[in-house]
Formats: sequence, structure tokens, C-alpha cells
Amino acid sequence: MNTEAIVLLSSREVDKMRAAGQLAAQLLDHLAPMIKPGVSTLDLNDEAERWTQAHGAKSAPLGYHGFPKSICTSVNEVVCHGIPNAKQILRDGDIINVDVTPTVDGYHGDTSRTFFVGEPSAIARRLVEVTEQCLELAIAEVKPGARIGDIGAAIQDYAEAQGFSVVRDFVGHGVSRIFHTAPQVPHYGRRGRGKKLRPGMVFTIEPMINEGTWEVDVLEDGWTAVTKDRKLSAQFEHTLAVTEEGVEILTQHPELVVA
Ligand code: EYF
Ligand code: CO
Repeated sequence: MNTEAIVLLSSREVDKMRAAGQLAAQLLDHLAPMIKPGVSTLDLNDEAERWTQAHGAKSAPLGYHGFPKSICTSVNEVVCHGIPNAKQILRDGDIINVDVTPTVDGYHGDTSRTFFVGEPSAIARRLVEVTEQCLELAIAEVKPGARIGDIGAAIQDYAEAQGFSVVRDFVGHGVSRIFHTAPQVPHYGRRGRGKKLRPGMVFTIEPMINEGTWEVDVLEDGWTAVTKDRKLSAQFEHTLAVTEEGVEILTQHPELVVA
């Protein structure tokens, strides 16, 4: 049983989370034009680290549980926690998830998007579109009084109806000054189950949706999670705050943030 308490953040703390979240969104915007055939995943990492430092922030993944790089770069069959590498050169038709978590004043902004490298196959395009829609449907469930299980159910219902599967081994998570805390937010489940959402809760939703089986392997490096059948996987992630009115997406572009 997970007995860790869910901490409710004050509005001042949510302000700090918003600052970190907006920097995280801007970092992904900054990296997006680099994502082209011929670029290495280490190039993306190094530019992310340079840009983060230039903005007075820190990269939370670097050294976290011993993780060796500043961002995660997960290409094609990699589900999550792909390690940037100079020898991994992006090719036309790849998909790549870039997962960033800068900290500002000690608060974390955790977000990721899956990008196309050049022209995607039809199945890659569909998987990525469905995964982004899963995140949007999940966010629409977030409001005071809703349950954690409502989030997972919305994702699972849509992903499976589209012929895809939902990864079980990695979940969304509470996030604040601590990178990973309660609650755990599974991307599958049943409506009406799980903890009730309350204003001040801040957590990520980060569905990983697979073309084939939901099962994963972890490679010998001890970090990289891949699909067991080596088919494609995609992921999108936002950090969210439950508000009195509903939800605020903290890792959204400033001009798109709903008041
Ligand atoms: C202990 C890591 C630890 N873990 C999670 C450490 O929430 C994340 N992204 O949305 C997230 C990002 C990173 C991360 C970056 C490094 N780690 C990775 C894999 C296994 C593990 O076990
Ligand atoms: Co996360």
C-alpha cells in the first residue's frame, strides 16, 4: 500500500510551479526546430542543458537516481527514459519523445512531447495523434471531486478503442519541490476508483501508448524501457494543478494558459 501523503500546494507554491512549468514548455519549443534527420540525441541533450543553465535553472534528471543525462530522449520503440547518445542519429520517419524537467527555485516543471523526424509512417502519425488526444481527454477529467481512476479510464478507453495499448509500468506522479511524490496516476483504470482530487494537488499525467503490446523490457543499461515487441511507443506529458474551478495546465505556453 502507498501511504505517502498527498500534499496540497498553496497558491504561492503553485505560482512557483507555473514558473518552472512555463520554462519547461519554452525549452521544448526551443528544441523543436532542432529535431531533424542527422541530429544526435546528445546534441538535443547538450542544447537543453546549455539553454536551461542560461535561464538560471537546473536539469532535474541529471544525476537523479544516477541518471547520466539532462533530458530523456525516447526514439521509436523506446517507451521512456532513453539516454541521449552521440551515436544515436535521428533518421527520417523516426518518432522521438523529448522529456524535460527544469527546476526553477527548486520547483519542477515536468513535460514531454513526441515529435516527428521528417515524414512519419501512417501508423506513427496515428499513434502520436491518439497519444496526444489521450492526454487531452485525461486533463478534461481533472476537477475537484473527480477521482484518480477517472483519469486512467479516459486514457484507456480511448487508446484501446483506437487499437493501441496503455503502458502499466510507469505512471504519472505528484510533483513539487520533489520530482516524484504522491499521488501515483496510472494511465489505465476504472472510473470512480482511487483518491478524490482536491484544489492544490499538483501532478503529472504522462500516458505512454503502444502500437502493439503494453508490456515493456528494460535494457541492460538499467534505464531504457522499450516495448517488448519492439513496436512503436509514444508519450505526451503535462504538469497540472487542480484548482477550485477545475484544472490549470502548468506546462502550457503562457498565452494558452486558461485562467
Ligand atoms: C529509479 C529514472 C529512475 N524518472 C522519471 C530517473 O517523470 C519522469 N518523466 O516524466 C521521469 C524522468 C526521469 C526519471 C529522468 C530520469 N529518471 C529513470 C528510470 C528508472 C529509474 O528508476
Ligand atoms: Co514525469
